[in-house]
Amino acid sequence: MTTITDLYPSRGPVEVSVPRKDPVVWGSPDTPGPISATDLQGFERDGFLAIDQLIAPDEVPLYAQELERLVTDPQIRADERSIVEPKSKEIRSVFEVHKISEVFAQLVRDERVVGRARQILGSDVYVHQSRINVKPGFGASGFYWHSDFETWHAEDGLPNMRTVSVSIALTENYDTNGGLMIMPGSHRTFLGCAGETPRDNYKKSLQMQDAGTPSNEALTAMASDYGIKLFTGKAGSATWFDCNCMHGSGDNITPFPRSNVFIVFNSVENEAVEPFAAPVRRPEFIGARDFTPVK
Ligand code: 6CS
Ligand code: FE
Repeated sequence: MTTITDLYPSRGPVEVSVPRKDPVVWGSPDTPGPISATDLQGFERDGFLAIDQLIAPDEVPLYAQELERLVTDPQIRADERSIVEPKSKEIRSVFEVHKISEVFAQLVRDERVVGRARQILGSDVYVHQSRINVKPGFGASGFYWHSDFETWHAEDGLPNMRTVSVSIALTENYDTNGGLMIMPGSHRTFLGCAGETPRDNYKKSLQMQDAGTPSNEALTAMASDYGIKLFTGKAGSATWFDCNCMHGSGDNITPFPRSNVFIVFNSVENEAVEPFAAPVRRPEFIGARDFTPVK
């Protein structure tokens, strides 16, 4: 059995920061696709690319209605793919929507979506994870600062940083209703977090992450070095961001929900192996083990 080197140690006794060892944009700058060479350079530099209109305003209702259908379906609510808000018990997220919803399966295969993922990752891609985040108004809780890759490496066994997320707004993301915040440039440093991964960590971490969260000192240093950018945009806008960006989002106490669909593409050259820092794998609806490329 070939042993795979752990390039990004995490979840040990102490927090440890190492430089990124992987490219950000794996495709060559002139790879054909929807992203211009300039925008690819911007993604390399910042770790993100904001798109004002990934889907047209008249397409949004199809996805917003599908989100509504899913979150009001009692069967979905009873399914383990649904995560509820700690306080209100309203649905916070539904995972694996690319498998349980034909509407979201179509969106994944849309060239405007998968075409951009292939350009950034320089290969065929498969979906590592998808979810709808409802973030209803009147108190929905946010997501504390974290790097997705830190979790996807430690708990899902993704070896390299060859993974990209897209968050597509299905309701308007104002500067007040708990939008996505990213520290620009933070993707070039891997912060290995202190603290072992508890068994079945996902049962808690998807509501309120604990293992894999950075220390206040590290966050202070990173925010001072990189700053913090808040992403706003109309329904249909999108943010592509590298798997290792330090990011988070605040609570939403406004009456206006901040709902998005979130799709994580992983390169077929970066298939998940065993977790690098967790006792067991997470369920497949969170960390896919079906590596079939998106066609
Ligand atoms: O654990 C995960 O896979 C999820 N957790 C967060 C807070 N963001 C990435 C991902 O959806
Ligand atoms: Fe995240």
